[in-house]
Amino acid sequence: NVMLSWQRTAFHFQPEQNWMNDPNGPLLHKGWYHLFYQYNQESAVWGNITWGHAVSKDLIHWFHLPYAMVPDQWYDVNGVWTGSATILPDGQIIMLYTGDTTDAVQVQCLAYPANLSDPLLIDWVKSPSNPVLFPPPGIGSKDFRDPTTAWLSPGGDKWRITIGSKVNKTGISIVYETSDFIKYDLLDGYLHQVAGTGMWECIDFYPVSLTESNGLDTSVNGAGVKHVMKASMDDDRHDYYALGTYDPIGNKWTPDNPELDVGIGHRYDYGIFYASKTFYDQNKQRRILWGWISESDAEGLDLMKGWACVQSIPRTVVYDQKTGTDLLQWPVEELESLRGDSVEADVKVGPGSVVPVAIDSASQLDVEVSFELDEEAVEAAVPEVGAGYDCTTSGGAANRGVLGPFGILVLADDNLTESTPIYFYVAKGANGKTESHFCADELRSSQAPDVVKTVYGSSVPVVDGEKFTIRSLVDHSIVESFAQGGRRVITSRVYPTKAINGAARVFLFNNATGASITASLKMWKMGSADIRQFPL
Ligand code: DQQ
Repeated sequence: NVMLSWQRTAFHFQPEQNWMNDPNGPLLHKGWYHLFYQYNQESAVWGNITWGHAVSKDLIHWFHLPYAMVPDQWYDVNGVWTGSATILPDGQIIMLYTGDTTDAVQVQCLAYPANLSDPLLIDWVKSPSNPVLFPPPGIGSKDFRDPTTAWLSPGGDKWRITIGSKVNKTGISIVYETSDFIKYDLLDGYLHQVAGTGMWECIDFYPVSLTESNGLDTSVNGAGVKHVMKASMDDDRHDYYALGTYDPIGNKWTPDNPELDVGIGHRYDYGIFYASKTFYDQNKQRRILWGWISESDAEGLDLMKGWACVQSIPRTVVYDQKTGTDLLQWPVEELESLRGDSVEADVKVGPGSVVPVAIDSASQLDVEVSFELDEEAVEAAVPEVGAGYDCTTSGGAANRGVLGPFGILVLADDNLTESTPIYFYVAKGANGKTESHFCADELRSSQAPDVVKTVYGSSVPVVDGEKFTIRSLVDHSIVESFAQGGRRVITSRVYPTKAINGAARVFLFNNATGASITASLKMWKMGSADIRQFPL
């Protein structure tokens, strides 16, 4: 549909048409990054799930390849669902995925490349031993899915995987041990469980270094390492992670802070981002996170435009050494190869002001901006009383406080009839301390009917010596924003009708009543990733 064609993204991964959901089995093989994904060959809504497949040299420019796996066996005829890759020390690639059987039972299946010497890994073989795992006793036949990448058992001769499930309303992480990926032993107890969180989809479990900036291979453990556990909460459709310690002997993971446990603590992303998965990039020694970003327009519009959903820009994930309680997510450095013409602005923005930044065609952008709040104003600010600020219930960027909101307006038109504010709000509490919040406000993002408009956000630690910083990736109908170097992330889908293509603009704004801000901005127009069919 030509009317809506501008909504397609230029540098986010998308198939040419139809529906996509979870990223599956990302890996690097012979210099090519491989991305598999949940795909509907027939329509722009979920169903008939097949594994789409694409390859890239740099995680940004992708080539589409033939489907890796289609639902053609009794054990996956209702869908070749989500799975993960494990690269064995001898170079073999193990792909474990969930099959939905003829009777809609969730089973785990094994697949492997037909020809490891093919860098493109075009052909995949489903194991004749499939399915390799049925739901164990006490687990519902529809509550057993999404095997993780395997890690080595303590003896070093076996592998472990975890699979998400639930018992009543408790989300659980079931662990199996195997030496050949065909026969498995169920380990006692659970790796972890959290009451009241419901079904855990797409568990991810991996180490992060406390001292180094590189990523770690999935089997690394020991001093100087914490383990991240992530689960996608089927009940509230968000990806929650927690930092903790993995005891491989007891087969238990324990959160550092029970109040920040899986499903009740931090999210990777406070906007739309789900069913994510990491992999270890053995060439650049980094851990990379992918997430599925769905639409927030009506299903009928997706059918009209013939496609739905994108993948996030792949993000490196590291432990935040400054706070000790967070992860930092950051767009892979390769994205910067798409940066073109740049614009800079250094301005003081007074209370209640909006300042245009001189740029045309601001629908494909990489924006970096830092803000300093006038310190005297912070000192002088009268503390706010009442329940603390919360972006999601704040009413958005139009509601003024003494020390915020301030930030940028993206996908805005000249007259500001449409705009998406990405901003901070600083609240001074009764104790005189300030708390910072990072928000994205979609309320005025579009004049179209039938799109959901939300105010997203979270509180964010701003450590001594840090400015307030935002990086936003703007790509037609998506705004992916990173605060404080990736300590908090918010992804929005927005569907402007006026602030599109050549008409899209950027503004700095300060809607605080009692403080000026000093803003320092640099932004780049972004090229296209030119995603297309592989010339086979
Ligand atoms: N999507 C897959 C499931 C997974 C869910 C099916 C998460 O394997 O639990 O398409 O989005």
